[in-house]
Amino acid sequence: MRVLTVIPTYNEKDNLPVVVSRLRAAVPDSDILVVDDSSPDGTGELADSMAAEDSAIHVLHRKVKDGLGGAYLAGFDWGLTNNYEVLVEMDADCSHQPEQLPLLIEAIENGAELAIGSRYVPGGKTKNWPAHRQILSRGANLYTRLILGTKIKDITAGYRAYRREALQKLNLDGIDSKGYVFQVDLAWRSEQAGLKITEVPITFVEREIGDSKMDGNIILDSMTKVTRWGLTGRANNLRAKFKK
Ligand SMILES: Nc1nc2c(ncn2[C@@H]2O[C@H](COP(=O)(O)OP(=O)(O)OP(=O)(O)O)[C@@H](O)[C@H]2O)c(=O)[nH]1
Ligand SMILES: [Mg+2]
Repeated sequence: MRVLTVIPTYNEKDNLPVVVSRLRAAVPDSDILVVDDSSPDGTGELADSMAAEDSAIHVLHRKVKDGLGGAYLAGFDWGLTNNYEVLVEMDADCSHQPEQLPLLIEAIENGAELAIGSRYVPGGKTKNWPAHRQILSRGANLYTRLILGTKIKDITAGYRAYRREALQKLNLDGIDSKGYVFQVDLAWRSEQAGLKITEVPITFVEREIGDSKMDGNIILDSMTKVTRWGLTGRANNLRAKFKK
């Protein structure tokens, strides 16, 4: 299968060479697309020089920092246009260990349309994550599961593989989730579309280099959107019941 791993970057110049060389070693068959939002630290130029040395590496430059979701949508668009069969999401900070990518690809080969690298199924773990991040992540997952009624255990996870046909079913043009809530949005759409979703246990490792881009606004934006989707979903269910 033709695999493309999409890596969104914003100020990741010290991480990018590490994650890319680990990925090239772990899954030599995967091409790589770096989607950089004009990082002030020069990550985009670094990616260009890496692409010049290795034909498996490609780079998309976006003019302004416009969120993780927007970066992935641009990357998926490029990957679908270029006929890749599997599209992978991976952070640049090595939190998603490239050595575990074969587990996701195997799940796709075994019939999954979406494979999620999950911290919250048996065998899934986090490493070096401070208590406040664990609580935040667990809390966000619990809240989202209760509000949406989803079966997915790690719905905020960002280490994933999508089969191309799955992405084509999801109406990507209609997505306006630009920030981190994009992950919840896509998983929720996948579940509602009846896609076969498999959660694969992974070990998520806290970033060692560079700064997190997570902040309070991102969390608020996520909670607002999730609440709205949950309420809209429930209202639609009720309406359908009364119609019967
Ligand atoms: N292109 C692009 N990439 C982004 C943007 N925001 C975040 N990223 C990248 O998305 C990935 C995840 O961001 P992180 O800051 O690691 O977020 P996180 O993993 O939730 O937070 P930490 O646990 O603190 O690392 C990284 O590769 C970032 O460089 C953005 O606006 N544009
Ligand atoms: Mg990170």
